[in-house]
Amino acid sequence: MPGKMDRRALLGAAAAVLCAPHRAFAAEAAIEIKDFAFNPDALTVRAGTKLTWTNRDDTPHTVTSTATPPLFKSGALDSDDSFALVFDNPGTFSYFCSLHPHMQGTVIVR
Ligand SMILES: [Cu+2]
Repeated sequence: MPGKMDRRALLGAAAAVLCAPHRAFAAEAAIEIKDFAFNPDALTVRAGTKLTWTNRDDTPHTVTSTATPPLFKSGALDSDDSFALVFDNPGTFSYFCSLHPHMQGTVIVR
């Protein structure tokens, strides 16, 4: 039968295991900007995910938060330029291309 100390050690080990995936979880996701659209234009990711947008068009585009004031903005991305962001907090984050406002996308962080 485990003593008091043993049981505490066991709980500590369990907590370490439970916390490890959260800490070690370095998820990444990519969004391609192509043909004047974000692909995918809606994406759900886990908190802590690093998102990278890459412009595959010959035209400059931006990744600009629709929030006021904007939560993020990439500035103009030339062909093959990338913009990366880590989404640490859950929420719904809408963005658009400030050069072509009809280009819109949403990131949902859970
Ligand atoms: Cu654009």
